[in-house]
Amino acid sequence: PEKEKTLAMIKPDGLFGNYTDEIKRVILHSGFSILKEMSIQLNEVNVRLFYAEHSKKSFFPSLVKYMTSGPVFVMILEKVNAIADWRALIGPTDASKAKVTHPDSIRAICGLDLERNCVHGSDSPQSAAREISFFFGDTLSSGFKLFGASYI
Ligand code: YYY
Ligand code: MG
Repeated sequence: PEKEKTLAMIKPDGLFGNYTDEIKRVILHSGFSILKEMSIQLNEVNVRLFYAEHSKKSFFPSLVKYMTSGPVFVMILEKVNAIADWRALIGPTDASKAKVTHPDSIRAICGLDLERNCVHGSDSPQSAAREISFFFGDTLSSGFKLFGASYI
């Protein structure tokens, strides 16, 4: 079977709660390689582009505010079946529900609620390709999307 790449992100509440090292340990223990990683402070324009598919939803303004509330930590993960396996490891979107239904998931352990759910994972090969290029593409493609972001 072919190896696959996915984009993982530790969101502002994850960095704020100091979960980065613990999450990276779980990632490596679960057989993923971390190919690239970067800390970055996103601005509103960056988040609107990253989450464009949700731009018409009622939660969008709050999501943008939250995602710009502090730095995020992004990684390219690689292994066989990386996309589905990382999604399984992080658990359901709503961290408060995950605490009941998937208590061993990363969102259950590190997340707080539906919005502040600590981590992101690409949901398909198409979104993995888009999201990896968003953060780690050549400067012509990702430089535009990340314009004004602070690398830290
Ligand atoms: O892919 P995933 O992160 O599990 O969920 P999405 O449905 O793509 O939503 C993206 C992001 O938006 C989610 O991680 C939290 C936030 N959100 C929210 O605040 N309120 C909702 N009702 C749905 C999603
Ligand atoms: Mg999603």
